Amino acid sequence: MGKQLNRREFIKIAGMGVGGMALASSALKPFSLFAQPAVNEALMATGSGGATPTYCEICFWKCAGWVHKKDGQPWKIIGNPDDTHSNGRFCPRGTGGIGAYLDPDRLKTPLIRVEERGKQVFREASWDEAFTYIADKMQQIKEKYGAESLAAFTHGSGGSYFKNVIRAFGSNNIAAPSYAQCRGPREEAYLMTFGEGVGSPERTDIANTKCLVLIGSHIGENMHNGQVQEFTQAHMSGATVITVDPRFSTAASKSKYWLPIKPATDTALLLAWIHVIIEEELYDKEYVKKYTYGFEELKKAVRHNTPEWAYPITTIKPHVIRQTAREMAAAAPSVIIHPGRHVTWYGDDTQRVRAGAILNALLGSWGRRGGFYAPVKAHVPKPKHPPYPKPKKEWRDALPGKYPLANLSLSTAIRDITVESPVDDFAIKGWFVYGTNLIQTLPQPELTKKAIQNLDLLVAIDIMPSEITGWADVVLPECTYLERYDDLRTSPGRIPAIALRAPAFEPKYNSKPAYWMAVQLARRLGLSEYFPYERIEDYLDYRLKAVGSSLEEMKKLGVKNLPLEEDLYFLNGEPYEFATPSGKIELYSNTLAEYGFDPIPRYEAHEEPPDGFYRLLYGRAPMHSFGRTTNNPVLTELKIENEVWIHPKVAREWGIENGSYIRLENQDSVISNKIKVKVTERIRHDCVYMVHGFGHTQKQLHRGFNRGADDTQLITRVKTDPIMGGTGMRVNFVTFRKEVA
Ligand SMILES: Nc1nc2c(c(=O)[nH]1)N[C@H]1C(S)=C(S)[C@@H](COP(=O)(O)OP(=O)(O)OC[C@H]3O[C@@H](n4cnc5c(=O)[nH]c(N)nc54)[C@H](O)[C@@H]3O)O[C@H]1N2
Ligand SMILES: Nc1nc2c(c(=O)[nH]1)N[C@H]1C(S)=C(S)[C@@H](COP(=O)(O)OP(=O)(O)OC[C@H]3O[C@@H](n4cnc5c(=O)[nH]c(N)nc54)[C@H](O)[C@@H]3O)O[C@H]1N2
Ligand code: SF4
Ligand SMILES: [Mo]
Repeated sequence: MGKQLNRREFIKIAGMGVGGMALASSALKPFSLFAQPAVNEALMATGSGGATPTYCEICFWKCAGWVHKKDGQPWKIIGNPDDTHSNGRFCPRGTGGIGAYLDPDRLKTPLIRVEERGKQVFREASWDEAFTYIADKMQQIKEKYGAESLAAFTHGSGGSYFKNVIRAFGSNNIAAPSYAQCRGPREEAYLMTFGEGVGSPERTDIANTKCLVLIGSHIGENMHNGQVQEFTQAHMSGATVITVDPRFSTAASKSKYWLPIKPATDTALLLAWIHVIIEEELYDKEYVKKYTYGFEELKKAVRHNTPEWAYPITTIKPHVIRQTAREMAAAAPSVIIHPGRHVTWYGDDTQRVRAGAILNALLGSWGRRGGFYAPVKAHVPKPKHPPYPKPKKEWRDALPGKYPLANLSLSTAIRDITVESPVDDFAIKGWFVYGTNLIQTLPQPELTKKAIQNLDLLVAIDIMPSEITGWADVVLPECTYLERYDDLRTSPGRIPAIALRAPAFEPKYNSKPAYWMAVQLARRLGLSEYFPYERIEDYLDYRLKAVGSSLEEMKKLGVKNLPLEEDLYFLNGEPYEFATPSGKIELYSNTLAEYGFDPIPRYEAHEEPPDGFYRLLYGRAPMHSFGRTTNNPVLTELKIENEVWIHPKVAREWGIENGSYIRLENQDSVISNKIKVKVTERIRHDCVYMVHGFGHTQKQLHRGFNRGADDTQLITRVKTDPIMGGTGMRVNFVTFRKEVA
């Protein structure tokens, strides 16, 4: 299937070009939704050593800030007031980012494996040796299996430089767990419905909403800075918050309605809401008529999805379903059914998210104030390099007919092909792994280890010894984000903006930035022309000069906001062509029908936990990012282990005490590390909950090793979304083991 156009591309084609956007003169006051605190110059004066601009790498919200030093030593990182991701404030993790730099457990020098895989015995190597080893292996793989036998998994800023090397070498097998294990189903569901994805930062106009509906999104624990700030703002200005979650989350505690839904039944609730909105004629009639396709089919399809039908499925009372639907309609179009972010839950996730998208369409919130805005982006040209060679094969060829609507590569599919390729003439033999801890991040970790055993080359580029570096053939130690430049941040948002990351410190030990590594490797592979600039400073300066700025200027500003030239709320009653096959918002999807999927979402029951078992749910803690901070010396002061949340009735039945340690055993007899019990009414009786990212098995993580339990270890089963290949991971059930010795 051809990739659909995004809205920007679409508008350009429609003749309303936005290319060549000019930079604001520095005198131009930046547009911001938030009050602007003191100017940068004043802030820069506060650190005696001056301040260095950065954007945070502790999570993927990428807040821009300033790094302050005192006597050459790190002092503090604070938000850049000009930055709309942070509005001048960092979250606790961002502030603790300094701990990433200070961590004595960091990787210090390149390593080459000397014993069999899994034993984790390495020798120290020079950079030259490491690159020569990698380049030789890559050439051998190319000769034996073809360049397409290489794959890359990346997450984070430096990934793009390695992607450039892999593409130049001739492979397209480049994946990130942030698609098939995170927001893939969401992007595809919105693309199918509205012709555009949601993007990151999300285009939700929470600051101006009158009603926010959270389906599991645990904003406040899921700490995406700008979004949390907007949530607070909406809450304070009286917006109605409706939280659907089997757990009384932080967001639920700020909500007018908490709907403690039975896990895995959200689609039924969404369909019942759609039913009420249609039956009670609460939908935006003009909007639906003008902009949508398939309303009559939808009406017919949800006729039987009454609140009374949904009640026994979801355990949410019919009058609550009706009342909450009416609240949404009363706020419309300033209402958001939040599309979520980590949505790979039950394997029918594209359809569940699509049900929410359809509800948004009926309420007319897409393109409207307080609903979804049209994000804008700064266009900053990149230097040209030769075209990439066309790979003869890619992962898709090994899975003909599967996951037809996946627009990006699937990490788990690449992993599974590495275990065993379903076709004879294609195998995957080399992995580059940048900034993603695959052993803790991909479900079914035993399969990941099995895949690794089939490789001829595994290169891990990381800042820390992690589970994945333990399995690598070559480990390349990257310096932290505080010690390097990276590419410009030009994320979409309410205003087009550019942010710079510059090094505040010299790289510690023998660590190096990823850009430098990629350039060195490309040179050894004869691919230097793919990096027109050997130094990243020159690359950045080229890009910035192309838009009338410079590296010099950006070092002083940190963030540059450009003028807004478009209407954020773009559906004002005038005709509009959506980038969908029908040109309309698709309540009914012919594309889905053509591939044999339900054109309108339908509820299907999921397997229930067997007797004595409970569904395993997982989520986030505000002071940690996955497993990447669970060894951070600053952040582990705030939280060093996770707990398993158990309902008091269940704890009583099992004789489990609050504060005691237990182990969890899943349906496949996998037993977890020991974990502390939190007995609480805040979780339903049919599930348990834990925060992801704990229970490290890498001994070199002195604070994180053996602290708490790892949910991934218990995710031995997935349900894969047939539409786009996302891995539903909340399909595992656990029971309790009280003996922990
Ligand atoms: N069981 C389970 N699995 C999940 C999830 C879950 O909740 N539960 N969440 C899913 C989601 S939503 C996502 S987005 C993915 C995220 O998954 P990943 O992207 O794999 O995230 P982390 O586990 O934090 O792995 C990050 C790795 O990057 C390294 N790192 C940190 N900073 C740098 C840097 O500057 N340079 C380099 N080279 N490396 C760096 C860290 O040391 C760590 O080894 O996981 C998914 N998988
Ligand atoms: N502090 C912090 N913040 C983060 C991250 C981090 O690591 N740390 N990671 C970031 C990333 S990459 C992502 S993708 C997001 C993830 O954040 P979200 O998108 O909010 O993640 P989810 O896993 O969907 O949400 C977890 C919530 O879903 C609830 N839940 C579980 N099962 C069900 C169910 O069947 N139905 C319903 N309605 N709810 C259910 C859980 O009880 C929990 O409250 O967080 C981001 N923000
Ligand atoms: S939300 Fe926090 S951790 Fe994420 S980028 Fe912003 S400051 Fe850093
Ligand atoms: Mo994610």
